[in-house]
Amino acid sequence: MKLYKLLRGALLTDGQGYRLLDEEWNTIINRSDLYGYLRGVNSSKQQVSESDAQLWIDQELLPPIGDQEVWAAGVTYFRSMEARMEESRNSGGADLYDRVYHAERPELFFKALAHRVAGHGQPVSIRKDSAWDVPEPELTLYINSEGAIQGYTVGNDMSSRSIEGENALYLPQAKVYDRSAALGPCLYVPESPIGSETRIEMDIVREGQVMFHDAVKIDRIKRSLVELADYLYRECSFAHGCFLMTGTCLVPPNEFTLRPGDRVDITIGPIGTLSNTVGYN
Ligand code: DO4
Ligand code: MG
Repeated sequence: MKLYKLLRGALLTDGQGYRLLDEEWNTIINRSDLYGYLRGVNSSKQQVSESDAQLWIDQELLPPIGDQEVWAAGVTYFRSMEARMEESRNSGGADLYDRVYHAERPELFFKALAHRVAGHGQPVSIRKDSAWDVPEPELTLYINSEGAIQGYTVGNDMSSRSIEGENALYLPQAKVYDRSAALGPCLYVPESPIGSETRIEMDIVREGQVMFHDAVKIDRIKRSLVELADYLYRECSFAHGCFLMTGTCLVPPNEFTLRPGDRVDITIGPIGTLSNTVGYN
């Protein structure tokens, strides 16, 4: 079985070679059968040499997003519910997280447009008015305009725990600011849906030392990926498709907060590693 990894600027690899695609990114990815299209391209387009491709990759650090919106699901893993209940205990909001974890309707929120999204190797940010900040490593779906999941990427839903913990109504400020999201390193397009055995792994590195390392399988999620996509598309249309982060399964211990200079590496087995250094805007 072949799999395809698409990079922004339209380079395709199936692990056996690279081919340049000349269409615009929105057009390339928003197809009814993206996998089938890529299979066709793979046999019809001329291969680019490995060294030319590497040069091209090194120059193109763009995230795999064009005119798509990025949305996010919340409290889809027990660990996220537990951590948020702790951080919001003093605000009286702890109960909200328990309720939404068990509710039929998932939590879905708007996260970003492309101009707020960092790619692999680009900096992500923490807010200067926040005292407690974490990365959130999330399997991210690419859903086409018809509502079908066509691909996957690695996402980082950067979050301010101090702002969200102060009052849950501050969620948009805790979640949405310049470079508060990262996507990459590619759009992964397999023939069949990503396996439930897939692992999400995160390392946070400070001055060469690993400050946090953990990994969890995506089968710990409370809801199915299709259910999340279906809810999002109930009353929203997306002309170019949409990215949906599916919630964090890893939260560093409460005493940890990110600092400028930290590096966050998030690996999701078949997709690759998304690596970003933290800074201030
Ligand atoms: O409820 C707030 C956000 C939750 C979230 O981002 C997550 O669980 O990943
Ligand atoms: Mg999140």
